[in-house]
Amino acid sequence: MAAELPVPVYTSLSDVYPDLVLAAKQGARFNDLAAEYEAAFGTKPKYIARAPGRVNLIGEHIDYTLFGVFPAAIEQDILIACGPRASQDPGHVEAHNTHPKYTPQSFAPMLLSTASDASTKQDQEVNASVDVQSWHLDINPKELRWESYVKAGYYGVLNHFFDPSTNPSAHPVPVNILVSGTVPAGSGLSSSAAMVVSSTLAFLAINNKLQGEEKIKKGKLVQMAVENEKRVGVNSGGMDQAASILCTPNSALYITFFPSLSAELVSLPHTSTPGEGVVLVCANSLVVSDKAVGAKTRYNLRVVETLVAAYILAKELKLTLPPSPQGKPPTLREVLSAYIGKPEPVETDVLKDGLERLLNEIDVLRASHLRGEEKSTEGEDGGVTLEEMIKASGLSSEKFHEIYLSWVDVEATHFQLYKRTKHIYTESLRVLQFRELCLASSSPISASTSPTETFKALGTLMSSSHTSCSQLYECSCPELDDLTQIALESGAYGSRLTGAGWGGCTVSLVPEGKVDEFIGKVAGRYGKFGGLGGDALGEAIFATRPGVGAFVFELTD
Ligand code: NG1
Repeated sequence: MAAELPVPVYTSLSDVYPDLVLAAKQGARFNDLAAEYEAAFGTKPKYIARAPGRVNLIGEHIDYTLFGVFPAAIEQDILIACGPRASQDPGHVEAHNTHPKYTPQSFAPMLLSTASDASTKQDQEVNASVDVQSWHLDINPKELRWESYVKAGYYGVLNHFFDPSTNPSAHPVPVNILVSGTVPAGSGLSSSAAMVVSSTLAFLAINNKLQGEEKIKKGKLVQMAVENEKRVGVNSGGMDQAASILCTPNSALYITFFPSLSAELVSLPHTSTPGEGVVLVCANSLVVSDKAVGAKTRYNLRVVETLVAAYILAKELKLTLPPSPQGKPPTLREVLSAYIGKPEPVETDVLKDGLERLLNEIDVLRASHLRGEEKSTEGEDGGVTLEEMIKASGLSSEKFHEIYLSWVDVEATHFQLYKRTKHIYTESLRVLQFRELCLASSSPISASTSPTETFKALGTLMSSSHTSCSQLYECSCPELDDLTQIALESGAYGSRLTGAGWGGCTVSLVPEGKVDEFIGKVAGRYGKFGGLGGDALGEAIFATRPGVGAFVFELTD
């Protein structure tokens, strides 16, 4: 399985891109970056780390509740050229960016001591606490700074491989880096994960951690990248990092996180007649969605709402949840597992059946029910206040804060437990249906279903996903709603926001033979594309095919 493979290190780009046109195009980019690095630092780079962005076809905001998602890597990526730097300062970094808006930065990690509870009996007898040293880099999650993503990648490498308590004599190599990217920031195509994955890879490569015995596997890199990205202040799931690292060309990836990370490559349906298949088209709403800045009323608030909903749902349905690993609060996926009551991992049919049945029981999360009002209102659910939510949980206020609020900054007058849960469970069901349609269309006995029927069914699932994101999860915005509607009216089988939402991109499933016509129509109708032409329009709306995942390129003389 993909997660067990080592992170690839190539010395020839034709091993990565068998398509000659793509190999030549990427080769030119890698050469330009190496030349720019040499002009900036006076030496050639030793490695270029590369991590792609991704487009999520379906399964939005369900990765952090541990449900499966369905992304594919895109061609757009982040490249980081790196090489050793002459410096006495261990691990010093001189970081440049090819984009003039991002100014050069210079920083070095510091070893700081933190008091930790004594872990052995002997320690306890001598002293109540012991000093533990760990590496620190100054990241302010409230401030949007490009180098924070570089530092986030570096953090994990330092603390995994240069742990002063186990390896006091190991010192990180001082390094020069030059970053260049084509994934538009804040567009829902996962530029942040591409930055963090690529930075993690660059620091691993330059510190010799990708070769020999210490060679790390892709699954381990996914875990490190997820942890690293949390340092920028977003409590993300693992979808983007897994997609950026595990994807392969021509396939989407069905990624599941429970009971453990697992990834299955799934081909998108195609036909034997060229030009009669489907293509994915990404369109940028040009509303910049910065997750880190709006996190407390958007992304992180949703994470908290789904966790509290999981706890209260389990309580209302009298389900016993096994203790979560590392004392983490249970997720909606774990509640489903307890509801199904079978050893995990369960078969897809069992999961689907469980989801369908559980969806009939979530009325217990309606605000009226939680307030103890006689009758559940069928109409709009306005959510519950913090006090009402704590009361419904049955926990003391202190305990509730400790479990759900002490580690995250969120702000809301009302918390939406019912609507968020309904989105999570229906969206999870749609992902399973989407996967099934793809698998069925690639099996030989499926000849009875016409490809167009399959494309229409996939499109319908994508559009329902958008409606759910917009109405139940409230992570869309007027521009995204407008753009998806225009896409449907311009011939797409289906269209939805992709990524966290509140701006960023849509993804549409478009008949292959009509892509140019589709792009022309959308470009003519979406207001924010007015006046865009040439490269700017090509960057705002483009067709994409599932591409290759992250790798390191080693430059040889
Ligand atoms: P974007 O904003 O597209 O990077 C974010 C999360 C994902 C997932 C989606 C919503 C990060 C790095 N990524 O994606 O894990 O939760 O939102 O489906 O936070």
